[in-house]
Amino acid sequence: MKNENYTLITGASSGIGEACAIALARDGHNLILPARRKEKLEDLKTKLEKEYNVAVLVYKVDLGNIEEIESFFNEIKGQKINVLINNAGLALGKASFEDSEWEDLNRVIDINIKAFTKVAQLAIPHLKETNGHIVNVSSISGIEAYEGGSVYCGSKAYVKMISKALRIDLMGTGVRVTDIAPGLVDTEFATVRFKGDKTKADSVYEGFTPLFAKDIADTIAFTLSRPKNVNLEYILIMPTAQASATRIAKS
Ligand code: 8X3
Repeated sequence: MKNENYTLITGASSGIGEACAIALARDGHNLILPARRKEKLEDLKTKLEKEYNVAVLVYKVDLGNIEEIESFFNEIKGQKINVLINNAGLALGKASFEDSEWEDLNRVIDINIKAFTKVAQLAIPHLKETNGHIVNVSSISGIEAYEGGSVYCGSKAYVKMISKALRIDLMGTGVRVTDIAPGLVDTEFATVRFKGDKTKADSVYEGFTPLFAKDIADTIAFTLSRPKNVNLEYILIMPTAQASATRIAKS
């Protein structure tokens, strides 16, 4: 029988989300992709549908707007969702807490905490029907704070803790919950954090080999492919050259 289930990935227009879309389409997952940059999603849809013969549904959604998230879930309410990759997130700036712009802190809270929470809450009824799997993308910064990390680190600690709480709340439903916590991954993350300052962004990943988005996506694909009785609950995945949030062996 044709696979009727869909994997919902947030933040699939770039980075880890996009790499997950590719890796999971390769493994035969149909995809539902909501993001602000719909043109990027359209390109991905064309490529993945052709290459892997899966169905890819794309939606223009600003996750910073809770009403847009609600309308999006109304639109997809007839679909069977068996995987949620709750990945969308960002950091903005690296100033000290008191010197940070409120707009930056607020946007990080809107996406990393509020949108993350709303998406999880609206996806869970679908996942309970399909004995599905939630993969939350947190970070090394969810267990280690660093200078200039304040709200970003706090938001990732939130993802870590709510992942555990959801594991407990969902125990007995058959729904699995995984928290994937990456160290430094070479993506748009640093360019977004430093607001397009290429020199600052490039310096984050210089002098060592960081992780690549594909490394995280392959780990997520492996996690999803485990038998139903196996819940990989927390995976900290670091570049070999990075031993803590701030300790990196750079040449
Ligand atoms: C992304 C990497 O350096 O902010 O979470 O922990 S870092």
